[in-house]
Amino acid sequence: MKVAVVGVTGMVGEVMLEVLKERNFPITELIPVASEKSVGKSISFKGKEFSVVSLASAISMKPDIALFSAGGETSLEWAPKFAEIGTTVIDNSSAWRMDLSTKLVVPEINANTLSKADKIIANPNCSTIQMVMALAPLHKKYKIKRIVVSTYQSISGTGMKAIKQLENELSGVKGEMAYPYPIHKNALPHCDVFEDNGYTKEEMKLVRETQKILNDKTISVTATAVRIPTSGGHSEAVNVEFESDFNVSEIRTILNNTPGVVVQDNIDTNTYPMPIYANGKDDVFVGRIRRDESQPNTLNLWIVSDNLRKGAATNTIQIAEYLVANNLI
Ligand code: 11C
Repeated sequence: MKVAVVGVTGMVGEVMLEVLKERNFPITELIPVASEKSVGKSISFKGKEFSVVSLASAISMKPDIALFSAGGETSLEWAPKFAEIGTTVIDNSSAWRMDLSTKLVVPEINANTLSKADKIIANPNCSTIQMVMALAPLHKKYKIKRIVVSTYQSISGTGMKAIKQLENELSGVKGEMAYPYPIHKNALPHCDVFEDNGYTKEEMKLVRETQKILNDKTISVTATAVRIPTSGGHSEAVNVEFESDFNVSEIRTILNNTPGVVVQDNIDTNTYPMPIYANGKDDVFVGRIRRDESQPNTLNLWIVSDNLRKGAATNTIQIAEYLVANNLI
């Protein structure tokens, strides 16, 4: 496969290269792509040096697959241009996720909906991916009525400028701010921009993307997304109400048997998921599994995953692997 990585110099782009290498994705030619200001820069992959090219040059090289993580505007403009010449685009931005003719894919849940005709495929938002990874198998068995989720999101979700802001704050240097307030010793109930309904776009992604991936518009979701000064992964407190009753040991068994999900749950040994464990891993970690005693058929969970891996790069590359394995390119 001739593979273009668009946004190769960004945080997700860098992790994509790592994951492509680790998983030994069948690449015959790597095309590293970035904005004009990075063209000509050298990046290394599997011990070789590659020169970064522009989007226009990448198109002329006719890649089989283009993995995009360069922001919504770039995806809106350029994904269709790649698709037109026959390249399959897997896009990490929010640009195409809610487009009615674009599939929004978490491979473990709905890769079987993909066909050769899908030339632009959307990768969901990181906080949605980790939540649906744990909830999809439970939805199958008990049918979800309502989800209440609060997120505790890593600054790596914002990108390098947020990492720099925290570094500057820690070393007492004045510099460019990624957030409207300090992030050190703080928690900001503000991820992405505000929408007209008073929720942030990040919160509404959890609503809309969950319904689309689980293919069920009857699921009610309400979310509060909070940025905290962690790196290594996003955490989520999830309260989920089902149509039918469950027993907690059965929930554990289902989650234990779900590929890509790891249960870390033992209160006797203080075992629960945390970003410091999830960092650098591809799994979604679930713990603090307990019945909500205030309401029937309702469960509480704590879900943590590396937002740059399963939340972005790994999920994208798993989609590409599925396409290759099923001759869909
Ligand atoms: C964050 N989830 O942590 C975001 C980053 O829609 O793909 C990814 C934004 C997106 O801020």
